[in-house]
Amino acid sequence: MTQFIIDPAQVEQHNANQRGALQADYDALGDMLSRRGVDIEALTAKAQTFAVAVPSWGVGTGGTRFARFPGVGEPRDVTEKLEDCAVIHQLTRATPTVSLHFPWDKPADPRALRQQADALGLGFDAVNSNTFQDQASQAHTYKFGSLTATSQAAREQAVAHNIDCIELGKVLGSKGLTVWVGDGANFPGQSNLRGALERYIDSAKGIYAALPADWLMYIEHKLFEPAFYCSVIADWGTSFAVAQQLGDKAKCLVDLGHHAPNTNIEMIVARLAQFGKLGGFHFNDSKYGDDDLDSGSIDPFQLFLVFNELADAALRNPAFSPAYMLDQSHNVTDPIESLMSSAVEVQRAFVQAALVDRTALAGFQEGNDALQAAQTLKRAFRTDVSPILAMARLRAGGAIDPVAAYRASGYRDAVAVKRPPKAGASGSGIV
Ligand code: AOS
Ligand code: ZN
Ligand code: ZN
Ligand code: ZN
Repeated sequence: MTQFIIDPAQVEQHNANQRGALQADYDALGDMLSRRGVDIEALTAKAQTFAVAVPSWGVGTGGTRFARFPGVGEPRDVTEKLEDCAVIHQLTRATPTVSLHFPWDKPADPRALRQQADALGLGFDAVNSNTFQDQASQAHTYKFGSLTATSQAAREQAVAHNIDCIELGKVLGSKGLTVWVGDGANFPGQSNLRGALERYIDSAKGIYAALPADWLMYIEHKLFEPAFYCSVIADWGTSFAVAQQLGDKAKCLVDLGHHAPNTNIEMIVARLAQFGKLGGFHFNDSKYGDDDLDSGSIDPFQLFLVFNELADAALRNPAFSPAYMLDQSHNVTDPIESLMSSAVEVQRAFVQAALVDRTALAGFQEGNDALQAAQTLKRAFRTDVSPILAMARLRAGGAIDPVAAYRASGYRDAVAVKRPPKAGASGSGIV
């Protein structure tokens, strides 16, 4: 029996008030789609299959290198983070898993944490290692790199930490490890570009060797920051080469914010999928760099085009199932509201991509009818599938309007009382 954080009677009350209007919108959309030969029920069933993992670090207020402005009632430890994640899933029914980050989320008792998650109806997605900052207890600094450090002791420590993450993840029921390192250089000449990557591959092999047979290792690239001259794993080409060297269980992870402005990310997605190396995503949106803004808040068309490639890949290989995770930093909103809205935006792109008339598109591509090909995509993108998403939530027991239901529940005010601020709360500062 799932233990709900928000009283289900409150969610039912919210839904009862909105149900009539939703049904009318749903029926109107259903009529419109049926004239296009599309069955709305099939799309709603498809929407219900969608799931994206919530980042544990996203439920606290993020911050920038300048300041962090904490919100009220922020979770102070991993168990409180799970409670917030449970609220997000209860209302959206689209976020059944949580992605943890160690050591920020290191539980005193991993078995107890798993039990808490089970009780809340949650599971664990990929676990994330952290070798981009020093911990009080560690012997060797990562100031000059972790998996690529010139210091062998620092490299060994970083490998050992990743293996610890795998061990913890095994107890929690996770099936993947995401590795992002900030390693790189701030000055030309500071590091030997080839030597640093050789060391990365050597270290990564040590981690890969500890990976259980049914696990994946996700290699996350990022163009810059904190290294501002060069990053060791800067782009998908490097990530791809490393994944090839490591083996079948190593895949590439695409964080949408980790590219130069105007990079054609959907093409990266198509390339990685073509060669069997697309492991998963960190969804967020971006205007300038790794902004970690809410998914779909800046460029929803790009998100749609990414899902259009994923739909194409799934058609070619029905077993294709990349991991979907959010990776966002919330500075001016209630993180729970941002994460709920973002999960819905990613789900929207997933459903819009399913609406693309792929037979027509293939015909226009074959016949070089560029205008009609583009219009075919736009027709799907312009369709407001909100009633489908709301109906999917309602049928799964979620809220028709998650943000409205959340606000009506008074959850934030209640946790503000239960969770007085704690100085130096961990896991919410760096994204
Ligand atoms: C860093 O820029 C990456 O996006 C990583 O995924 C990182 O581990 C995460 O954002 C938490 O800081
Ligand atoms: Zn990321
Ligand atoms: Zn990011
Ligand atoms: Zn990032």
